[in-house]
Amino acid sequence: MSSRWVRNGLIYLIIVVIVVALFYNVYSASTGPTSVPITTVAKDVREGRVSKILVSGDDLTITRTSGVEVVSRKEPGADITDVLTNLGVTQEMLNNITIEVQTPSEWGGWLAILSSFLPLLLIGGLLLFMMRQAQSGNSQALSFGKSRARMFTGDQPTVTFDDVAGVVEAKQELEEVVEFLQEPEKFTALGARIPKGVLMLGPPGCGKTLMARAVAGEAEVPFFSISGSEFVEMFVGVGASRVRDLFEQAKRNSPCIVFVDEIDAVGRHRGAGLGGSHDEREQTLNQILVEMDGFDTDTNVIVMAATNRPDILDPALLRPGRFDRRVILDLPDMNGRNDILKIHAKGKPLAEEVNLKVIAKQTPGFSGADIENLLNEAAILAARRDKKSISMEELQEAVERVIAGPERKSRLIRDEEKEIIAHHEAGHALVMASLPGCDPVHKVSIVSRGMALGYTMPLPEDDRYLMQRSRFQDELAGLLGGRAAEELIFDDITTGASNDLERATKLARRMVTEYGMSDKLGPLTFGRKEELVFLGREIGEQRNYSEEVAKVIDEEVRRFINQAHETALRVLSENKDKLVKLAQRLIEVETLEGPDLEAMFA
Ligand code: NHX
Ligand code: ZN
Repeated sequence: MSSRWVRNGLIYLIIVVIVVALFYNVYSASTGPTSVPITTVAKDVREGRVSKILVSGDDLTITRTSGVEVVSRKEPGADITDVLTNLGVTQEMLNNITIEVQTPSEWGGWLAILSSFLPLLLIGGLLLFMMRQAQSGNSQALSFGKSRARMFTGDQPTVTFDDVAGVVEAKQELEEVVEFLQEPEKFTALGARIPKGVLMLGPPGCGKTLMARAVAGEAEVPFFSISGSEFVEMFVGVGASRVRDLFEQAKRNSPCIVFVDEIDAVGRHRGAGLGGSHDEREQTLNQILVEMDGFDTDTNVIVMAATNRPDILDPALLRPGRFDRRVILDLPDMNGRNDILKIHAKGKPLAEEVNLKVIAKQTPGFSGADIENLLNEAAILAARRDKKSISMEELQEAVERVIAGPERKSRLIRDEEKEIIAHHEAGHALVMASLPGCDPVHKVSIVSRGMALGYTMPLPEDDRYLMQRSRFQDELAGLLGGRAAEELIFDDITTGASNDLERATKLARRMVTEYGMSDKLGPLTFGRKEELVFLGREIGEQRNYSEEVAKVIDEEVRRFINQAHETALRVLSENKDKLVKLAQRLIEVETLEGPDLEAMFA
């Protein structure tokens, strides 16, 4: 009797601690600095809005240039610079920010939490003690298993396929899934096996989560979601039991959808990246597979999983009966972007003259998320200008903000430097306008924007899926046009071309190693694709060629660059008068586009 009493008392004490800890978490989350996803951090860094990143374990505290502090989390175990680099941050941008790494002192943290809890703990314990007394002490009111299961509550999404645009084929594919959920009998009557898993692949921001929610919304079934990265942070064994609870809940609420975001976090195959809690990942993954294998034919639960790294998934996930349906959500094409613009423009008053087609044309490579961001920026700009509707002007400015960062008119630039910037940009523009393989120049500006002192914006005419070598060569010449102009006019060079050179070198290397465009090396690829390496820190580049070939690769890269450099120099020296005229005009008006710009090339 008394030993049971002691045990129950202990259990209650633990419950109190957990409850208080939960409250503490919620409380600190709602009052502390706002938490943003790591992608936002990378975007801020790219746009020069970040001055400092404090790394403590996997927690990041980001200080913006405006002084505002936000917090974020990185992937456990990964190196912060690698994480940012993978998200498109270049070395230069990293050099502009301070990264401070703090080894988290675990004891300090626990002590602080404990000491702040102690009084609460005592009060809570006392209260419970009294309640128990009042209940005359024989009810088994709480059981642990149950209380954990309650963590998952499916919601009923209101989004439907009408809210998703630009992914026509994916929608068709998923319409089938909706039918499975609505009328399973129709399919089982014919002996068809209802798919258990749908894997959604595609780059970030292309609507994988939205699409999964839309399937649930369309089929009017509950939606349970969990993120793969949540498991990785847990203690060993907790991940698997959470999976069990999740599926238990899901089966009870069937038909329904279980959505596992970032499944690559648990479904990474062995050998791709080390470190982290390996066992934990494997156990969690195994549990997901066990649950899926255990579905009866009448279990109407469909598991949807999303990843942008299909290459690193464990093959066990892709076997029949598991995630055997794959839906690709790629970057939208021009029509897709137009449709996405229309969707996000709902509820935002647009001026009469706005032509979203023009914006769709100017935004190749934008994802759905980028487009949403663009319209939001435009709305904010319009509000700041006290307008009643969003006009083309704000949309255009928003496009540039999203591509190159916000304007920095206040940056004071000496006349000498202005000369250099103007000639650099005029060099890009003139080379691009003169070579047939370059996209036409849309805009040239010497107004600072984000990290750049000036920029030349090309405008692709259509979405392109293939690139000819000759186009690449012209593109390289265009990239080197700025540097070439500096040489030609000032007989000296500056640091400013760093980004151009980096991009040119990267492109030339890809031409040689990925596209087999070097005559000397022939149609071969070299090296494992960079993206395949998950945690660069641990594996490094995988070289699958000899020392001699490495040398030839370097030579061939150099040859492409040298050729392009010569082309740029030739074009510019042949048109030196135009170069000088364009630069002078840029110094006068700062920004040139449309007919004014074309007149300069004539
Ligand atoms: C600096 N910035 O860092 C100064 C402020 C040569 C007229 N000391 O090539 O602005 O020198 O055609 C994305 C985009 C670094 C990332 C541009 C990272 C530029 C840009 C260096 C123009 N336009 N260089 C260009 C420029 C610079 C930089 C970037 C980036 C300049 C050049 C930046
Ligand atoms: Zn440049």
